[in-house]
Amino acid sequence: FAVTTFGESHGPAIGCVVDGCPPGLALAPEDFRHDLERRATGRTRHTSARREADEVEILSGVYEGITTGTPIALLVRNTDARSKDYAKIADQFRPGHADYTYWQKYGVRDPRGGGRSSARETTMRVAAGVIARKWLAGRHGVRVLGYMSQLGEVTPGRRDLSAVEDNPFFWPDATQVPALEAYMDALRKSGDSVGARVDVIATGLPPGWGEPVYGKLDAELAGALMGINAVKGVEIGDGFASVAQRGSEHRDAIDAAGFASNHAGGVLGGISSGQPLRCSVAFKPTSSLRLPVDSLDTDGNPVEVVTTGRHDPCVGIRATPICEAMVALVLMDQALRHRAQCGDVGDVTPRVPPGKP
Ligand code: EPS
Repeated sequence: FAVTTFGESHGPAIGCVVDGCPPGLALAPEDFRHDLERRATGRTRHTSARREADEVEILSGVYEGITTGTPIALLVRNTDARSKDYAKIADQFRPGHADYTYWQKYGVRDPRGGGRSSARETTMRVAAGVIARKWLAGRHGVRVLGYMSQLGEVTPGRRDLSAVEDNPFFWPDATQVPALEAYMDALRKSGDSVGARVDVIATGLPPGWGEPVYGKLDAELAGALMGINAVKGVEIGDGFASVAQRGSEHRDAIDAAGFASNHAGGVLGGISSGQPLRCSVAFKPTSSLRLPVDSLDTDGNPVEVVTTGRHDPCVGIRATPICEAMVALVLMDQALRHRAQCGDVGDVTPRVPPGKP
């Protein structure tokens, strides 16, 4: 099971090819709408004002509403690209941005906009993720749920997952939402940006998904999540907090009812334990700012860069559905690999209690 995307933020369209999806999965353009809306720009004042329709066209791999087993090609046409703000910085490097490394690598600049480095590309990750989420839910009862677990220096007072879809931040504490709105309004007016943390929990996984050495479940999750634009850190389970823990605290005791705790985050030795999978992802602050900064142009001359246009003051605000999609894509791939090697659900009898749900 593999996904690739194509297209640029300011080209005619973006798209993806999803290869290896089993036949027989019901799939229609409407299936994509909900998650693409959750990720899209221009829906609240807290994200970029670019207003894309984000309508998915299914070009292949589906016949009469059912996947055929052949590659699924999805297309989303860009309907609100605007290049004029990029013309001013077409030969300048935005500090903190991939402008610099793309130029060093390729020596070619697409002056229309962010191109492949734009977060626009994540539209297609979310679209591909819709297929994985649908298959995982229908075939295995797996659910993948994310939420924002930190915005700048603010952390949630409580983690009520039922509150997450009712606010523009995917925030799990409804009482803090007005304060976050004020925080983001002040930040936007200041012209600056801020980072964020997104947590993802996947429930319903059986024990056994993942490879023991190469292709470990946690290694693949880390790679997939780190591959999202602006990501600077990924944790599984207690992650970096494990450094200060004792072994007697970190290990998750097991009895006939399952595991007593979940410091491991649902993965032991690269293989799912049957516990909820816990991932946490750090997003850096957006680098395209209207606050001036010293830099160079492509000829090496000093310049003061000012980036105007429609940018997100916190790219992490739209990241929850993207992280969920990447987790779902890894899980579907691992589920299919497990099935190929060890057989279908029920073919392998777990030798230990399966763990608490
Ligand atoms: C982005 C810059 C903005 C965002 C864009 C990501 O767009 P533009 O390049 O038109 O200024 O709107 O996000 C999307 C369009 C999207 O759908 O996510 C960037 O530089 O990453």
